Amino acid sequence: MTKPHVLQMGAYPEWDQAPLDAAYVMHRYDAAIDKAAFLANVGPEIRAIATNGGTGVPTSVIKACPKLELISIYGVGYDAVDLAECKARGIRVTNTPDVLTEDCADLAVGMLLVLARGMVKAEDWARSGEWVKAAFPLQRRVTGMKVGILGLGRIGLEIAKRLEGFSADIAYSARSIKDVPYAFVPDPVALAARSEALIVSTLANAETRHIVNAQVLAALGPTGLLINISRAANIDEDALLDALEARRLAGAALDVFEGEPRINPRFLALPNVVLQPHHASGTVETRKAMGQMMRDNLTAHFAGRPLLSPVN
Ligand code: 8YV
Repeated sequence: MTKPHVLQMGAYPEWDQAPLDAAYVMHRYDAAIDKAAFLANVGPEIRAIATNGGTGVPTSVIKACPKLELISIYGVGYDAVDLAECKARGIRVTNTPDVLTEDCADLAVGMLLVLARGMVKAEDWARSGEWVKAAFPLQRRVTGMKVGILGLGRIGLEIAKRLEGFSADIAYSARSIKDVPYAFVPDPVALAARSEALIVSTLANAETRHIVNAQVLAALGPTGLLINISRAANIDEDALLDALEARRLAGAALDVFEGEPRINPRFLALPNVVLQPHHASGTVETRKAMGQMMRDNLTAHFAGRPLLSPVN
């Protein structure tokens, strides 16, 4: 039986690449110099696309693959895949939920701690010799903090569970009230107003674009802390930079950025930010589980079996 042709949008670790190469004819989109010519050549043979949450698949690439049956995402976010185009053509889409929930929640809480306690600046203070001259300035306590969680899905719920261990006063916004022991505050401005720290963990779509805007940032206020492990699109990044530069916000810890992996240089000049390279799921254990699920969805599809984690 001939191997199915699969378009690969970016690099995978060897522990995923080897079994992919064994099972399919893989075509590397990211490595193509002339992408239009590459797609004209291989697009007609492509039956599936393997991508990740941050990269997704440009709609033009979907359109260049007339035989496309499945898009298998290595990641939980599917906002970078045109679901309307896929629905119109009967193309299935899968992602890798659950296996990365704990890592994302761990990093969100870690980023809150690093930001609130000034640990990046404290590291520099210790290394630079500043400590010889003076004690490091006092920082912010996390235990007992009033924390707002914007989006109480799988990851948001795990963040809340971890914050219970810090005796945090937790409130959340979501599309509907949930059976949880936290205050339901659906309006993002009201949630920010009652919070010392706001953690953004909502999915990204047209409704959530810039859900954290200048009004939310003003409500969070000059002692407020913002943590984002969702998508950059959920934040009005210009408004955030203005607030940080004007000290109308105490600090931000960000794992995602407009235009990543290139970061707006305005962030690099700020002392009151923690910057992470889109790494919330970035552990060996979790990435191995994500890769396995991404490949298992491909295997199930070509074997005619039910998909493990369908998005549509
Ligand atoms: C990426 C993510 O998939 O899960 C998601 O949606 O954004 C990340 O886990 C990861 O960076 C793999 O490339």
